[in-house]
Amino acid sequence: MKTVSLIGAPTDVGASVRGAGMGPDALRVAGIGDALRGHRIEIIDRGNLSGPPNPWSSPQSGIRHLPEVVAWNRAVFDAVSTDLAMGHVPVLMGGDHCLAIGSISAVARQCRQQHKNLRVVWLDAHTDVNTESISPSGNIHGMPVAALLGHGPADLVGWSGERAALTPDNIDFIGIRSVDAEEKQAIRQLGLQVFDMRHIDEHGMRYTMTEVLQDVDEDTHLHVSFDLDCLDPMEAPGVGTGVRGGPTYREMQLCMEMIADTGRLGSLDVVEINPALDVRNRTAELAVEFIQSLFGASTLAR
Ligand code: NNH
Ligand code: MN
Ligand code: MN
Ligand code: MN
Repeated sequence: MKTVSLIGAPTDVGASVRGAGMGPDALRVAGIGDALRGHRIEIIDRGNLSGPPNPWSSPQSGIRHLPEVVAWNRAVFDAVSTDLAMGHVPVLMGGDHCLAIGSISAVARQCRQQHKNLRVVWLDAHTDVNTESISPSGNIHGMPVAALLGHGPADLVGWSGERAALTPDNIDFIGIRSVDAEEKQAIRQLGLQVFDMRHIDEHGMRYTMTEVLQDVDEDTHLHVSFDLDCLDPMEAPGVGTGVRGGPTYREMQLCMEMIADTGRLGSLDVVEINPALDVRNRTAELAVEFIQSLFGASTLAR
């Protein structure tokens, strides 16, 4: 039996739109605990981490709320590290996507210690590979991938114990349809593998996921970083920076089921749910359905 630890990080310090801080409770109200408990999984809800309030100040040297983002990520890093060391599957309930710096750094450190191959699947409308020198907004939720690859302000880099928690071939992006002008250059320079919406349109989700998961083996730790704005906003309206033209409900279910089939899911971020913009908690409920599939629920298997 697997033990899944739910870790709440109620903050929107990395975002431009307020409200993502209510994400953890929206997921609890949507029944995340009971939904997983039904699948031979033991659930521990660690409650919410604490951290500084959102000062809501303007960017300084191209970046906004850096000390607050560092403080929240420090709490996330410690909590995720603790649960990984206990052999649990940590589920980080954000909060905005800046929190992936702490969670994935903790996962990368653990993988290095245990000689596991880390693979990150980044489900998002955005690639989040901006730095303070190219970001059009200064919002750190657009920068976590860059930080994890070793780029950006020193305070956000090196948390895993190495300058880069990830190398470009450790991470695949799915659902991408919004990339800032200079971010495109960064993607090319870094050699990142981006399965954008056109790729999914042309090849389908099934073939795309076959490509993403092809080299997953028994020594692989799969980390899924699930930004709810990956979905089409018609499906998931409760996000701060929605972009139309995302994967459909069925496509996303297939994506989750194919990841579940590998049996290698080791950790998860669920981020960017904004209950203030949602319709009757629909986006959190949708997230719970997808997470169930990710943990192995399927239509016919018991
Ligand atoms: N690319 C934009 C920025 O850096 C938007 C990022 N917003 C996200 N990322 N929700 O996933 O400001
Ligand atoms: Mn994101
Ligand atoms: Mn996004
Ligand atoms: Mn790849």
